[in-house]
Amino acid sequence: MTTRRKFLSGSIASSAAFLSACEAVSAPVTAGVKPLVVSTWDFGLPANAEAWKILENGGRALDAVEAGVKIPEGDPKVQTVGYGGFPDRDGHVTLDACIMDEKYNCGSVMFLEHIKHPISVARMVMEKTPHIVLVGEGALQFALANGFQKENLLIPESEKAWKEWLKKAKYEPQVNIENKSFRADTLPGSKENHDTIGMVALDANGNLSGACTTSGLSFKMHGRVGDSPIIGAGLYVDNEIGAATATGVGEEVIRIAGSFLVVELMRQGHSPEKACYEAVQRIIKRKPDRAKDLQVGFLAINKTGEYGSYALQKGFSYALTYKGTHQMTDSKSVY
Ligand code: SD4
Repeated sequence: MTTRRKFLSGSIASSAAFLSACEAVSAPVTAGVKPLVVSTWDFGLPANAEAWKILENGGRALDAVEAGVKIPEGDPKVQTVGYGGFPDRDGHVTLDACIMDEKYNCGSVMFLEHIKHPISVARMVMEKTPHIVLVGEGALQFALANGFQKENLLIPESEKAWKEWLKKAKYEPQVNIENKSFRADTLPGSKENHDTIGMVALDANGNLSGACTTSGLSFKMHGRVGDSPIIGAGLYVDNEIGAATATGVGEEVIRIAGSFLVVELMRQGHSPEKACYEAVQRIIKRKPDRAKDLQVGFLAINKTGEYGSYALQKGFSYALTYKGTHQMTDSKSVY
């Protein structure tokens, strides 16, 4: 692949679009498997392991994705999701999450503070209210009224990083250069300041569900919400077709209704990988120059258990788990 890439980029195909088209066309067709769970970034591995406990026992995909993403949510070393997440530019840890099941039921919380597991609040919004989205203070009140505990989510390491950031106070989402998540034990030195866990699963009964949860882009404006808790942007599930999730600069994902787009492209007959590739191309088409400097990755599975991903930049990886397989996989990318 390296040789082919070099050859192409040095000859007729210096255009990234052409190179990517070649890669997309040559994508392997994966054999469908069931049950199956995939999730974004390397913290997806322990998350998938938790989800798998449910899936391998014939459990529901919805229960699996909720249990799975709670692992990074509760891990203070993961500074981009849940407890320990980086704060906004005013020092507040504000969380976004959504969940969707096989019957178009969905729930979401946005701009939620002080609750360690926003995904479980999102599920409760889905199951116990006539609404889909609760935000901010209202979401917090709802969580507290339903037994969630108010906690301080700003750990000393993240507070320190925020104070360091304040010295220049320059908001600058970074492309993921290295294939690792931004963990407290890598500080200082890592430049990465985004990562979200998006997880989609197919259970033994053939039902799909998904969950997506994040502390959002680090040092964002107070009140900013990205794609992750928006149904159709950070996550979408259509039980007839497939499920998709997104990570990266949320504004770019929202613009194209990214996860919904990926599912609709699968409906038109594309494989999960090709659907993700086409969605990435939609972002490039809008502003080719800007797209070179930011990261967006899509990850999808379809109803038959095929999976695939595509990202703007290299460095995006996902965790893949099905019977006999539990591994990280590097995503293909355009740049
Ligand atoms: C957001 N999409 O808030 C999230 C952040 C993210 O990898 O996924 N970063 O825009």
